[in-house]
Amino acid sequence: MKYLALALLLLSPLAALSAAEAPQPASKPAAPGKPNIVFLLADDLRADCLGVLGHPIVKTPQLDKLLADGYIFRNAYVLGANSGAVCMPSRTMILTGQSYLRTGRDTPTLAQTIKAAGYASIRSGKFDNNPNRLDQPFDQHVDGGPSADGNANNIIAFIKKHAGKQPLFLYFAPHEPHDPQHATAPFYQMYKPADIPLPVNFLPYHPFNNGEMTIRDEQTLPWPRTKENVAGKLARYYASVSYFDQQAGRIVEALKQAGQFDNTIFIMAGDNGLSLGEHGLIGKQNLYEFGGMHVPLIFAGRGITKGETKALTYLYDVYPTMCELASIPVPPGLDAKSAAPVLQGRQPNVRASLFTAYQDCQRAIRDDRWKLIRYPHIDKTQLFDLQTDPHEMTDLAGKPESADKIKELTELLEKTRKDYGDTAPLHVANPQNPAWSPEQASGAKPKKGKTKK
Ligand SMILES: [Ca+2]
Repeated sequence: MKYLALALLLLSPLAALSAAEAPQPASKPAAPGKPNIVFLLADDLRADCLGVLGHPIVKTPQLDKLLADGYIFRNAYVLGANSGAVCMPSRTMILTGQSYLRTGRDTPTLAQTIKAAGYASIRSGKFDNNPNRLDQPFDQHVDGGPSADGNANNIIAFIKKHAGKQPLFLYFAPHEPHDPQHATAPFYQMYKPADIPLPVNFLPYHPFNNGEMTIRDEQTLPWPRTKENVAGKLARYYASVSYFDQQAGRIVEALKQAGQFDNTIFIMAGDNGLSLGEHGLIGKQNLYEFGGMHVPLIFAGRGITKGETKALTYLYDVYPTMCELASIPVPPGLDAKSAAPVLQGRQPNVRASLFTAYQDCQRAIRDDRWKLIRYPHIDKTQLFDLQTDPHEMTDLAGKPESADKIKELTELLEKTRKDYGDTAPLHVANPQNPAWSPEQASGAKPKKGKTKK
């Protein structure tokens, strides 16, 4: 009932929300009326894994063309996860604009907000948000099956039915490139494992117990990790990204055919990152840069000027950002912040530092240079200089000269995590031994039930 009341409030003219009217950049004149919004959300797409982002191997010609004049957020992150299924809190945060660590705030959802603004909306693909009620305000939410073509078909049918009558909100969320991949055969032939190099920060084993060493994702390759098994996994992954690209291209073509392409804002993102051999890890249950929380985020289309930034953003900032870009009132009380001022060159940053979390066993804070990761259950801290060491290969935490920086960042982490509703401690009474081995863990089942997503 509370939910319904909020929806009605939002639909009423009394909903005088803090409308942040975004000035349009001078370089492109604004088209009349509300823009369509297309949200292309890949599943487990790594932060660098598109041609337009400079990736040396993966082939994504459709998205490269679509996003060539787009605006790239290089430092976009999922805030964190309370489950091995990182997708779930991530997708929930996109729809709510609230920290997953927060309880008790009941602000309008993304779907409610765009509905109130007059949009016809569809979401097709992986829902995976909790609670499921978040699905309801979409005019249509359908699962097109695991493969991307079924989901693209749903979106294309919706375009044909509604284009030109109402502004469109199209949320394309297939299961690609999450394993097991569903690409068709020609995509797998595009990538040969022998041609794929190992990541520079590859290790056969993760050097200590990060609290999640044998979860389902980490068991998708045996230990020790090798060049052969990692390259094979990367080849399948790249094939799946190329398949996603082809299907996204079909949606773009349908918008062109409907005469709607020039009146559309495109947002390309991934719901979470993924390690693929970095640090000996194969999953997304970690806080490294080439790990679980760092995601791609690109805006393109109507009113967007080409550019890129290293401003620290959260993936869930897409909610207020797309609202501001489309002149839709942003509901007050969100944790998420609009990144439109950065995108439009009016502000260099939206936040000075950025907090990430995984379960109760990992916490991190970074600024534009330094990053501290804390593992409370083993009483371990890592410190990295991201300017000189973007792959996090040299842990500076043991050096005497790092003491002041560690103190400063630990205090910032302590304060910031509370701002997002985090109650898990940074220190525990009886820390575990940080050593681990797959042999010790052999026979260990994935620990936490549903860990696939
Ligand atoms: Ca995912």
